[in-house]
Amino acid sequence: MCCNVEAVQLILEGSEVSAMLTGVVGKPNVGKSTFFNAATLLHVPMENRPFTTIKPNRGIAYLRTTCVHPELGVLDNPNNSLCLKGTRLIPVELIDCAGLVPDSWQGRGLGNYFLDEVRKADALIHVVDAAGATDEEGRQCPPGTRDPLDDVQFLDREISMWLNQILQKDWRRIAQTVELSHTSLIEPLADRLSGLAIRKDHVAQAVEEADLDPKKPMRWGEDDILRFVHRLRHLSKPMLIAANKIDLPTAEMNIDRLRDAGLTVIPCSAESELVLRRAAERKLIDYTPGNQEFQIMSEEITSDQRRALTIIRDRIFSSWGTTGVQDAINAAYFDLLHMITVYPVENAEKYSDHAGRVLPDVYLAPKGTTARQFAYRIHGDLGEGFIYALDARTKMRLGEEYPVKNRDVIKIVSARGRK
Ligand SMILES: Nc1nc2c(ncn2[C@@H]2O[C@H](COP(=O)(O)OP(=O)(O)O)[C@@H](O)[C@H]2O)c(=O)[nH]1
Ligand SMILES: [Mg+2]
Repeated sequence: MCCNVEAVQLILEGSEVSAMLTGVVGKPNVGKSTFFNAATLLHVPMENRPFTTIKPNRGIAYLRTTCVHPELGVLDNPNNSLCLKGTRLIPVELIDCAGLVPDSWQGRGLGNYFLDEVRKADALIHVVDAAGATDEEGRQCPPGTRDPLDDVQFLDREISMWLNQILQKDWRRIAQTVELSHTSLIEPLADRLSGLAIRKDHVAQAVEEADLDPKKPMRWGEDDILRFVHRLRHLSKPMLIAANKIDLPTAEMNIDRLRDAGLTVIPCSAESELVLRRAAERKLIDYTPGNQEFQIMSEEITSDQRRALTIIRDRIFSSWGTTGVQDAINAAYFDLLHMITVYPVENAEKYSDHAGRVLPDVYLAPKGTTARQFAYRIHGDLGEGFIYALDARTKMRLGEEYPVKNRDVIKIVSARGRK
């Protein structure tokens, strides 16, 4: 599925695209914080951090992509991102959301905190205990006894009930106004929901998918509204399942069952990823997040540490490939939010910026972004004065309507320079 032009424009106007937020959600004790801590633990020096003030439950994770520099035969000087041996890491923001308990939507437990965080998220990573070792409230239970599919349905329901509750508040007033003035529901509803990271195109598409008439909302029954809310949740808070604790033997059959239910499932072991990143941070091992292997680098490693690493090699890498944490973060941005990566340059011969830095920046943009919208994304002036773009690889001119492609290296030629 590709975003339409209007959607792209809205995203671009609304916020910095790379600041799109992903929420890590789920009931208590499934490993959300472990996942968050692992995903945000990468201590690499970076001059120009795009996010400065980060709250305790907000952190920077990195998307793992293949850098264009080897293909172009140059060495790069990354500025807004990092490049580790040809792997370009792009910062994105994660929130570790409060644990969800039944009836959170009515304010039970930390329900209000949970929903306040979900409100801001553009995509959700739902961490479930695939080993089935935690009951519905997150208390320990014998592995294999809790069905993680129930957790998936439960979270879906909680979010839908919450959205429904918000919608019901002004429903009659909005619906009456729309019918009296013979207009459409889309605009006023999108206004009402804009604080929930829900866009106009989400509302329009949900109305269409629910097969409802936006000009006759008074005729929508309760079931119609629920169907609409359900579609709206899917579109505005797309979700993947991080099926955690795959190091435990009861996880495997549940992963198949979750997949059979048609869900996007990424098998995970957050704890293993945390062990690997901590060991890498202490230079005990060489490990790039998302790799299917590590190398022991230090003689100082203890026998306990060696044993823990051997377990990860045997239980995770041999059976599952990766720990899944990096795969889940990548999937949230590339599969759920349909982002692509584009490298803007000022010098198309040298692939550099005005300061001579080679391939300094890589931007995330929603699929379908035009060259001109991309120019706006870099700087308002570049967009306003847009004349044409240049494909730095082929030196071909690209018009304003050209949809930028993943891994494009692009020079924007504009009547107005960057200030
Ligand atoms: N076996 C196993 N345990 C895990 C994994 N990830 C987290 N845990 C454990 O699950 C428990 C709850 O983890 P935590 O991250 O605090 O869960 P949260 O309440 O969802 O934030 C802790 O004891 C973790 O060590 C994993 O991948 N495998
Ligand atoms: Mg936690």
